[in-house]
Amino acid sequence: MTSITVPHGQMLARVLSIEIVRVTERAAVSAARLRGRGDEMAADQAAVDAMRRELGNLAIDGTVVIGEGEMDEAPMLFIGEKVGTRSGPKVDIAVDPLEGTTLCAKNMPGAIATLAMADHGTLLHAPDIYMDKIAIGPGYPKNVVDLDAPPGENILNLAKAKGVRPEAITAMILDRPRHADLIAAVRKVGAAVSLITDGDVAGVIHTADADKTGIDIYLGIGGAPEGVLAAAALRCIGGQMQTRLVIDTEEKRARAAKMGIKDPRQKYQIEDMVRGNCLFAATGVTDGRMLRGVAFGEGIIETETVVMRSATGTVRWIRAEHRQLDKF
Ligand code: VTB
Repeated sequence: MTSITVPHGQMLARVLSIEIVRVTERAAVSAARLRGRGDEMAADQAAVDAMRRELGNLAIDGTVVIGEGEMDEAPMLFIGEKVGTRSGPKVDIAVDPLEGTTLCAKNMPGAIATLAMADHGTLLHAPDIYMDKIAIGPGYPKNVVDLDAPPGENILNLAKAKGVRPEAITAMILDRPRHADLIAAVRKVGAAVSLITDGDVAGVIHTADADKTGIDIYLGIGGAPEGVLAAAALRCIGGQMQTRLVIDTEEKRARAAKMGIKDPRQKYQIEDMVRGNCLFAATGVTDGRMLRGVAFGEGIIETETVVMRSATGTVRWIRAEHRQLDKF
């Protein structure tokens, strides 16, 4: 059989988009085995181990830029860790092997295993601190909403651009005490609020398909690593997102500076967080609005994954039936 060679330039874009599905699938299956056990750390560790093992098989020269933590605090998939066989293209990797550890530990909807990959040097190196976020789906005029505008004004502008009354707008927000004023402001102008306990990567992605998900806008403060992952997804499927790191102490300022952040007040657009082409994949761990969770059957494990490619905007939904179970 003649070997199938893929031109180097297409390697990242095409072959890897299928290869990374295996990585998130493995992490999701390992985490799913620990669904509902009340042990967040064990579920996270299982996902990290599986993801790291599978990443090791990829023909990439990868560097983790968004990972489990800074080198001294995370033994695996730490920021700066080299992954892959080192024989392929140089890439940046952002991972959240188990986004929504609490959701998994409590077997609640919406836990996912997720990863983004981009050309080396193109992903924002965000420290593991908070990030203020606003995101909407595709099809709106640029800057119709703005991170620095009052929330009520954003809702009214979005409603106008959509051609609906504010009552027809739904905002998704993390259910946290810090969002009390934000939630009140959104409701004050008549919009509905859909609260989530965790999982803002999926929260942001929901805005890209408002007709199906019912979510028009994502608002509020969540993790910065999750912000970069969500930005990678929106870079593939369209939409707008603006973010800013929440740097409220000298210690955080120093950490950010160490990671190359020159202006701690910078307002990021998607293109600032993901500066080139990227791939994004997520596999469901527990059932969610976006993805079904892992299903364990007799001699079969089923997974559902979404994988996206920014170069073409192709989104693939991959329902996999795994029969060789010892690989997990
Ligand atoms: C969000 C959410 C995550 O952290 O980023 C959130 O998407 C922010 O942190 O699933 P707090 O929990 O401190 O508000 C998670 O809930 C967990 O990483």
